[in-house]
Amino acid sequence: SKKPVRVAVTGAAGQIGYALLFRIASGEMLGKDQPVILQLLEIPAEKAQNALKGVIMELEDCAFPLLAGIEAHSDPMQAFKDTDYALLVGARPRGPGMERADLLAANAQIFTAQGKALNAVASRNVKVLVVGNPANTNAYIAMKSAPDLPRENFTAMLRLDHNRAASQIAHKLGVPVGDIEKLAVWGNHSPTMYADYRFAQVNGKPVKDAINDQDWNANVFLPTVGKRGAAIIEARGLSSAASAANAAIDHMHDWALGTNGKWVTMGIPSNGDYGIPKDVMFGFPVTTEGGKYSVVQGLEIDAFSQGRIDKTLAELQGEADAVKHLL
Ligand code: NAX
Repeated sequence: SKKPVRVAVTGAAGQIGYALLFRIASGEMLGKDQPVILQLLEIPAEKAQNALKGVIMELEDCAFPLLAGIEAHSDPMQAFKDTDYALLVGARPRGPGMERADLLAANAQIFTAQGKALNAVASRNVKVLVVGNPANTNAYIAMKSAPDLPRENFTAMLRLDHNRAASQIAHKLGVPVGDIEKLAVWGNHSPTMYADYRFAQVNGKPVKDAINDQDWNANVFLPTVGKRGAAIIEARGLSSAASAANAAIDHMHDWALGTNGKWVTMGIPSNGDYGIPKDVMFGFPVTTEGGKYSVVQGLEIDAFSQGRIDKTLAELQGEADAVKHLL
């Protein structure tokens, strides 16, 4: 049988953590033949560490055959030791009266420290996914704080936006969501992201011919996907957790095990594709194979799409500017 791999998860006692850890331990992320050791990180506060103990008791009580070990930590230098995968879920939420700049600064502190810890102790091949918001900028900060690790190992989660978009399109067309292919989400994980179905196919036929309604695209579809997180908070009284955990599983699963030519969306440091400046942590359509992702090339960007891409890029550059002095 396979040698266990190490999976670090931060914010492990939070609501996404609770929807995520059990699925990692049951093999849904890395395969039903891949044993895992969970290295869980929470803040040192007693309440968080106690909650983490409770989650660990439940993980033990599942008797998962693939769960080869569980560790609880309050120091990233220990939690990230030799880790092969790191899911950075914990982040500083926006408190009452907190300005956007304060939020960016508080998170910059967390993700500089975690980037440095990954740089110092993680596996040299570690695959990092940042979920904690602002996810793209946090991933950018972690990457910049880890100069000895390959930059392409740092990614941000756009998969929830991708899955939300696929589901809205399937709903509109009255088809199963699995029939929708070749969808792309460009940019920031925020309401400015651009979910783009111009190349999408439903059972091999163009989605845009089946929908053919630019008013629906601009005024229904894009706002619905962009504000989906807010709609869930409004309905549930809590932010998306199970769907966010599911997207994290999808992202890591596909990165590690390949998509067989299928397009998925990942937030990745730009190589300059589609005019996005190098290193901007941007959502792109990718395919993956052998543990590596490649950006889908040669897509035509029309005027409407360029406008949306420019807007989400400007937002990301503004976030990067706001934390530049902290890096
Ligand atoms: P919770 O507040 O339930 O849990 C967060 C946990 O992280 C807490 O237990 C907290 O103690 C811990 N934490 C905070 N700072 C930490 C640090 N420096 N090291 C380790 N642990 C730390 O939030 P939850 O609902 O689980 O959401 C977690 C993050 O995901 C939030 O930032 C949220 O905004 C973000 N999201 C990102 C999404 C995406 O698509 N990229 C979608 C869902 C979600 O909103």
